[in-house]
Amino acid sequence: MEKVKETAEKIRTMEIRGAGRIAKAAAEAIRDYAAQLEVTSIEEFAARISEVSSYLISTRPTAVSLPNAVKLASRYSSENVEEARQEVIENANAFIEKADKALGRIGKIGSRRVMDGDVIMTHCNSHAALSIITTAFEDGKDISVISTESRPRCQGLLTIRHLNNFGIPTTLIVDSAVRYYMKDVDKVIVGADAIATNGALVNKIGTSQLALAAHEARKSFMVAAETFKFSPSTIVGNPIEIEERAIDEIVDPSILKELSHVQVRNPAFDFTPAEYIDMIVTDIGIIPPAMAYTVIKEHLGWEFGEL
Ligand code: RUB
Repeated sequence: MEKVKETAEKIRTMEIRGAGRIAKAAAEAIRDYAAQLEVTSIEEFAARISEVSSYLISTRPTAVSLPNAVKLASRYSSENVEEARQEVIENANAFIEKADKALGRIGKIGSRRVMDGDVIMTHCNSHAALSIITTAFEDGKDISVISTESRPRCQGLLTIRHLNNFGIPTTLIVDSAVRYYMKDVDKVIVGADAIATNGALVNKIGTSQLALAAHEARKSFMVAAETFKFSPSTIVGNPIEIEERAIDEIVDPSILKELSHVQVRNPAFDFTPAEYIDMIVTDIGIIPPAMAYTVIKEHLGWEFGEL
């Protein structure tokens, strides 16, 4: 349990962050926990796996990749502890391998839509979006990137470092400069924490204003998302919870002491409606947002009774 707690803490404190990485770390934690679990009955095995699954899922509420990964990794059918253990290890490993391959496939598929000379705007730090951008660059396309700072945690600084390592010309801007620079942009590419059945995107706070500005300027808005970023429970109308983080990420609480009429809010994600999204680049191909239901039904092993 110590290692599970360690991983959970890293996810909670955002040492491990980004929906894809969170999912992989959770799958690894479940696999390693199952591998060393000492139990005498399948009932005990089930109870302990379920406890650890809930614990990991409780670390961050928004990225659906986390419950999806936990669910896919912790599946087993055998009534025998040793066999069930092997199933969990294999399912977790299969998930991790698929997640790694998905990033490569998204890069390959999405980069075909990037044109020579494109200026791409991105937000936050998405490994899936970056896979498209770096693949296009490595294919010899002469591109440049405008990266937002992504307050308050400034994940944009991770993005500019990553792009710089590839030698991609990159401009860092504050989040509020998004509309001002949209005229210079050819396409926006962002990642996803979750995609609902209706094709709405949940991603880093501020994503929806990139989408609005892109829509207004008639620029293409592309989302990069592995199939495990789609949310099965939205099929039955469950909402996606938006994480609200501590206010000290935004302002020193001592400043607020004398300001009795002021509150500070810090939502970490927002919703972008499907009508602002031109395409979603997934590991199974490019889809319109309206196809989200099909992805959930056919590629996530979703069954109605499980919801
Ligand atoms: C990260 C974020 C990313 C998505 C997709 O938020 O919003 O755009 O998670 O990332 P946080 P990826 O930093 O709060 O986790 O494509 O790497 O899965």
